[in-house]
Amino acid sequence: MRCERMTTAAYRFKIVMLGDGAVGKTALTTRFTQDSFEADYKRTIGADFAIKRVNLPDRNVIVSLAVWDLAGQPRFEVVRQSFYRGARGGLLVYDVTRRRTFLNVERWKEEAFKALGTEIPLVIVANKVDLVDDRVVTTKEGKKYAKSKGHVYVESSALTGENVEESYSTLCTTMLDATKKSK
Ligand code: G3D
Ligand code: MG
Repeated sequence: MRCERMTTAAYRFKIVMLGDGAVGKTALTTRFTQDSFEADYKRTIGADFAIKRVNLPDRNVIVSLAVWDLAGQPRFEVVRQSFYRGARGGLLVYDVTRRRTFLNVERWKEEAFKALGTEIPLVIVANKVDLVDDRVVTTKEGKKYAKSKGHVYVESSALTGENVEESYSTLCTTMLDATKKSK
């Protein structure tokens, strides 16, 4: 454990949590980072970020992830600009029990790409799959949408922890591949 902590991360990526209010962005981020010895929350201007190392054994690398999460709905453009600046990827989250949050996925994508002036790898995260009886957005619809836009699709529950790690590690792998392609 100690040794691993002393190993320098080969890659450092900033990622952003995107999606409507109450879809579970903070819950996912907290669950992902809370066990980490290095978890370090800092309150900035309307956004929180936490840093976590992600080990990708199949790629033989360690990635240091700075996960940025907007606190509430800041009204100021400057907050949003600094939120997006330098982001190399994002988890775009919707709530499978609220269709509106699924319909708004495309708007979040547009806002992010516009602010960044470029496209970045995104993983579409269908969250709250533990709420089986309240579910309204099906797996088929989510997968179809993600596939049509060329994004990876993951179903998660911040409550049970299902696929939380996988959402972040999948994004890491996608970002690594994007970095290699652009070289
Ligand atoms: P946000 O950061 O996207 O705005 P939050 O969303 O992480 O604050 O989550 C909003 C509410 O949804 C929270 O409930 C949280 O506990 C709940 N939630 C988040 N993820 C899941 C999930 O996977 N399953 C279930 N069942 N609930 C989830 P409260 O009651 O605290 O507002
Ligand atoms: Mg939040």
